[in-house]
Amino acid sequence: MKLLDGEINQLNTQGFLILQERFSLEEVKTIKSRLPFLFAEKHPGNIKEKESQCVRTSMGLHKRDCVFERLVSHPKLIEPAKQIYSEPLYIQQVKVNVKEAFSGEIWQWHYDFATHREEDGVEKPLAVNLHIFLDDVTEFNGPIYFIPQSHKYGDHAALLDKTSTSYPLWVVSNEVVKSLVESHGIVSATGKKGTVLIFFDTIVHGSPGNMSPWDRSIFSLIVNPVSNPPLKPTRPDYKHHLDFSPINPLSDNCLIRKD
Ligand SMILES: O=C(O)CCC(=O)C(=O)O
Repeated sequence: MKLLDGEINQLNTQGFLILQERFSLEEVKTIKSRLPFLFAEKHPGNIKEKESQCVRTSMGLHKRDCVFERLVSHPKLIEPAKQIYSEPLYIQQVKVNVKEAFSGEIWQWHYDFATHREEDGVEKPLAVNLHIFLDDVTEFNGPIYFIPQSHKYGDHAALLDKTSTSYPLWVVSNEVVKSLVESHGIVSATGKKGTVLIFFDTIVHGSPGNMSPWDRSIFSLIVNPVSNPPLKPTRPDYKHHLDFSPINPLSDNCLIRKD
């Protein structure tokens, strides 16, 4: 799947791009069918919500499951990433973020590069986050909020928040968010299951809790140029993988082929 020139322009201008229903219902079903087994595993990559103890995020999935092993090389994700950077890319992080109906908790306002810089020693904000919606994501079930164009400001001061949720995160202050939102507003990324969402490392984003009766799960693959590795990795492998082999896209039917 190649991005059109207009889509690349939109990504560069806004910092994020939503591509409605690019994965089929059969592909989404195949991906989702693996989750109950993965979530039931006793694995350090399964991180539970602070309150409900439901899985909040499940990481390192391409090393734990054969469907995710193929998904990280899917051309619908990797071809757009290769259009953005015409250099070899490695797999930095692979996860499913869950927001269970009624209990899924927030992700505070942040930009991903703050964590990549502070915890992994990555030098440049070149990582690209590639998402697939595994459920319909609506205004009600905890969509990701973006501040359009906030990626253009580069680095904002960030602080490590270890208490708001079970997942330590480098967050930006309310003052920074207020001033960015006054200029650029907020957009919530919604779409049917199978929708692809692409966003840059410095865009400021977050998401509210899910008080609706509908689950919300999103697959996330972060890729980074091989020339931009972590120089001081401190996090476990499932949070930032250290295999810098270049990703090569598989065939279009790699998820649903029978083998
Ligand atoms: O899943 C969410 O709601 C937030 C995810 C997020 O902020 C991220 O992937 O960086």
